[in-house]
Amino acid sequence: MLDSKSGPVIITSALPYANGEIHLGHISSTYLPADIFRRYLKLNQIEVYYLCASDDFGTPVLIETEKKKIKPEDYVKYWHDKDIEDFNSAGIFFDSFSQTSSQTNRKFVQYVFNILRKKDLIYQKVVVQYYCEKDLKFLPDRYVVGKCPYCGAMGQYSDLCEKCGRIPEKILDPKCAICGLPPIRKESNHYFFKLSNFEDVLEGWLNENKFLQHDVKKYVLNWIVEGLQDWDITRDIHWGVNIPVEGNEQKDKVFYGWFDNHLCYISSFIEHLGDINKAREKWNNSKIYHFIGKDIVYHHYLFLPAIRIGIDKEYKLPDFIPTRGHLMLQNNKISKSRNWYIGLREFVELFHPDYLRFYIASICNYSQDDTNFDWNDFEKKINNELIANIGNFVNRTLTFIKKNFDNVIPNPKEYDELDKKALTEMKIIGKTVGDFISSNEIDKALKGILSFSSVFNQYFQRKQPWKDPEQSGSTLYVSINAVRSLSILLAPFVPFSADQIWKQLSLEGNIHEQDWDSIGTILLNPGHKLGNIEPIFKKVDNDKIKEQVNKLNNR
Ligand code: B3M
Ligand code: ZN
Repeated sequence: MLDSKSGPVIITSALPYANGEIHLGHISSTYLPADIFRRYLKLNQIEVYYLCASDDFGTPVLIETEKKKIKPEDYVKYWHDKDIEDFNSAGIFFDSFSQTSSQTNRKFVQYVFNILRKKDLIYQKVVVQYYCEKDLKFLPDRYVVGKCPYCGAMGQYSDLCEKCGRIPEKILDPKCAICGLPPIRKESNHYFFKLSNFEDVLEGWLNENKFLQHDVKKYVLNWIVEGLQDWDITRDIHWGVNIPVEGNEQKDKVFYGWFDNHLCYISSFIEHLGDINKAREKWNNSKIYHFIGKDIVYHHYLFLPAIRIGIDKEYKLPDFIPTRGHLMLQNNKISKSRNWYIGLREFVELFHPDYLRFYIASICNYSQDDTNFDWNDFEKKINNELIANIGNFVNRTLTFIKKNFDNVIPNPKEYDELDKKALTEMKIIGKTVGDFISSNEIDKALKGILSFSSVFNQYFQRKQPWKDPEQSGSTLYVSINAVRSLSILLAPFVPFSADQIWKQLSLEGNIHEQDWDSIGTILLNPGHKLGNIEPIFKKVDNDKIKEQVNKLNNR
C-alpha cells in the first residue's frame, strides 16, 4: 500500500509520436489511468512526478516533413505544443512534458550508448538495406511500401502492415515511399545492442518482480524461451540523435527512435529537476511506474530493462508497468489511416471532458483485453450513472438545504439506525476506492463510488425528509457530509465537476489538495452556509449521439 512514508512516485505514460493528434485510444490505454493515479497520490500527500514527452524521431516524422517541405524541428514542436493543449483540455496535466529531441535527451542517449559500448554490449555489423538510387538515400522502415507477405494488402509499410497488424519479415514488391521507384539493396554498417546477452537476467528480473501483470509476464517469458535477437539501434537517416563515435561524425546515421525514446523518461526527469545527481538519487528512491499500451510490451519488458541493466542500474528498473489493451471504436479497431478514430480535441468540443473521463474510466479494465467505446453506451453511462445516480444525490441534497434551510446546514437530531449505517458507509468508502486505485483498477474504483452514491440515494429515499422538513436535520446533515466525501472521491475521475461540487459546498481551499483520509470524517458543521446551488451535470442529448454515430458511419 502506498502512503506518504513509502517515498516518491514517478509515473510515465508512453510518449506520443509527434506526428498526429491525440485520440481517445491514447487516453484510454495510458494517459487517463495515469492521470487518475497521479491525482489520487496527490490527495494522499505523496510526492509524485508525472513525466511524458513527445516522441520526435522516427521515419514517419521525417517523411511528413519532406512531403510538406518543413523542418522536422518545427513540425515536432507544433505537435508537442498541441499535445499539451489537448491533454490539458481533458484535465490531464504533466509535471514535465519534454521532447525526445531535447538537448538533455540527446546528451543522455549518447552517454548511455558510450557506457554500453565500453562494456562491450554494442557491436557493429554490416546489414543490407533498401536504398533508393533516385533519392540517394537508404530507406529504413516506412520509407519502403509494398505488398504484405501475409495478407496481401497493398501499400503497406515495410515495418508494419496496418491491415493485418503483422510485421512483415520481407515486404513484397517494395517501392520507395518518396518517389515510387523500386529500391536496390545496399550494404550499411550498423550498431547492434546485445539483447541476447540478457536472456537470463531478464528472466530473473521478470520472475522476481511480483508487481508485473501475470498475463503479460507469461508471454514475455515465452519470448525469452524462443530467444532474443540483438537490436539494430541505428538508422541511415539524418533526423535523430547522432551517434557519438570519435573521429566519425556519422552525419547520415542516427539512433533508432526506440533506442532513445524510453531514455527520455529519465532525461526528462533530469531536465525537470535541473540537477543530474539529485535526479538520479530521487529516481532510485522512487517507485517507478511506466504506463503503456499492449503493443509496446516488448520494448518495455525487455529492451528498456536490458538497457538499464546494461548501465549497471545507474537508474533503477520499473517497479510497475501497467499495461492495457486497445480501445476499439464501435467494435472496430481504431485506425488513423482509415479515419476510424475520435480526436481528443474533437471530443471535448462536443461533450464535457469529465464525461469522457467518467466513461473511459468505467470501461477501462486493468488487463490486456481490448475495451470498446460505444456512443450509445456512453450516453447510457453518463445519463444513468453519472447523472441519475451521482448528480441526483448531490443535487437533491443541496437543493433540499437551499429550499428548506435557507442554504444553511441544519443541526442533526439523534441518529437512528439508518443514519448510523450511512455514517459507517462513509467511514469505509475511502479505503475501498483507494485500494482499487492503488492497484490500478480504476473501473472497479468507479463502481465503488457509484454504489456509495446509490446507497445514499436509497438512504435519502427511505428517510423521506420532504415529509417533515423540520425533523429532517440528521438526514441532511449526514447527506451533505456524504456529498463532501463524494466530491473528494470523484476528484481523480471527474476533476472539473468535483471542483464545482466543492464550490457549491462553499468549502475553502483547492479540492485537489485535500486529504483523501478526510473522506470518512464529518467536517461540514451545522450553521455552514452553502454556495450557489445549480445542477452540476447536463444530460446527454440523444440527437447529438445519433449525429455522432452517423458521422462515423459516413466516414
Ligand atoms: N512513441 C508510441 C507507441 O508506440 C511510442 C511510445 C514510446 S514510449 C517510450 O505507442
Ligand atoms: Zn525513391
